[in-house]
Amino acid sequence: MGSESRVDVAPGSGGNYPCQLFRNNGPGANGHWTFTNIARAAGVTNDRFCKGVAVGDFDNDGDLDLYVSNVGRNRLYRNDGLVDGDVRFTDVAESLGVQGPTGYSFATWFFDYNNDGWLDLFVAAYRTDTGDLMAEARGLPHKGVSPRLYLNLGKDAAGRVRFEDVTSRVGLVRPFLPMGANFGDLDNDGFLDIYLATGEPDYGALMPNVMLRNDAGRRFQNVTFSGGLGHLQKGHGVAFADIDNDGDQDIYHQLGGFLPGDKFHNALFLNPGHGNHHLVVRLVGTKSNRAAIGARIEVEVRDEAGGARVIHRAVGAVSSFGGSPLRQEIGLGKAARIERVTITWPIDGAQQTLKEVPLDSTIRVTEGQNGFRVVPRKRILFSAGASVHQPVNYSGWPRFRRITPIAPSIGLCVPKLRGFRLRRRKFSLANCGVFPDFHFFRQSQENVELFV
Ligand SMILES: [Ca+2]
Ligand SMILES: [Ca+2]
Ligand SMILES: [Ca+2]
Ligand SMILES: [Ca+2]
Repeated sequence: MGSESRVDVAPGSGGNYPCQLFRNNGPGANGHWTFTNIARAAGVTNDRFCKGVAVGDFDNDGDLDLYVSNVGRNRLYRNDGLVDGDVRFTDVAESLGVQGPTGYSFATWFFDYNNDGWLDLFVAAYRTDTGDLMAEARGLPHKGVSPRLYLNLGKDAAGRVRFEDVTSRVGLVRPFLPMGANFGDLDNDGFLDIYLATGEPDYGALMPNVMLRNDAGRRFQNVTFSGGLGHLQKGHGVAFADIDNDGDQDIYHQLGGFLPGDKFHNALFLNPGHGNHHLVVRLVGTKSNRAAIGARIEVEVRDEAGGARVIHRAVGAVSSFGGSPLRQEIGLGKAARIERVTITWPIDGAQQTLKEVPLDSTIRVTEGQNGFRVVPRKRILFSAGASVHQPVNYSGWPRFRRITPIAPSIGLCVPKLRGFRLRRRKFSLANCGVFPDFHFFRQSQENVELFV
């Protein structure tokens, strides 16, 4: 958020405690990495009951901004750059009309759902109960609260970014009660879809999770049941990732409730495929942070009829209640060829344009080096003879295949993959004052990473 050369950390705080923003100081003389809480000086203590934090460059000025969802009004902290060497933020949520849904907000993220190059904002609501959902399903009055989708209109003549609340226009006016939630492009059409993992602590709160297909940035269609994705258990984390390396994103879903005894196995849904093309891009920062968080990717494709379109992705823009690989798995629809791939690196806005990138490939791009490297991808089968990649036309969604994991749901459980070994790396950052610990799962070579 400051220099963009090292990754900083912005955890929220439950309860009315100050939020924290940890500046990454890098390694000291003894080789140990340290962090410093700069929230107060940066102006992002929030001082409200925080539920979610999202990071994205909503104003396209090259620095990462922060959105904080709260019990109460939400905040959009615009990054105003460095003052005396430290980053400063200003809360512009009220002036830009993006404080909703007031009351109880929950999962939130920046994503460019309409592919215009400006990051839009999704904010889930949580003031709903099972009775509201039943009443909504039956067309009866209820007190459930809808999420908000704020469309980024880009900059006006005065150079100010504007947002428009398009929740109603895109068909999202209804209560959902999500806890875990995330986005990704399940049908590889280039438009980012939404999966909402529903529930609340009460034992009786069992309702289907919800899959919403993004219809070309115009509206969201409920494809929960045609896709077989309406799992009844409570969801606390959703990852979109091409876990079996067949070119389409699958869903890993952490399931189980808050109360003791309300546990359940996690679920892995394998994507049956949708007949569209894709490109996987792995960025390696050298001057920028190595993970390339904050980088932007444009993929210009030409379809069989000769029409051109541009698909936009932002590296590091992820859900506050889910995780996804840092490698960008980008759907290209019915593209006949890729015209160009343009990378904008976060540290200095330098651009790198790639030509003759093959469809349906995985490429690695290193900052400051010309060209790209095509990386071989090893297909993973989850059980003997299992082949679930059967492209179909879109007419409702084909059913996803759920893989039952081998371990109960406590944290993240990863099923054993045939012919593959997962390396579990446990870091203790307690000395840095950030987290007690977290777990990082990484497959060998160019495969999926999961972070909890
Ligand atoms: Ca910015
Ligand atoms: Ca947009
Ligand atoms: Ca899609
Ligand atoms: Ca897949």
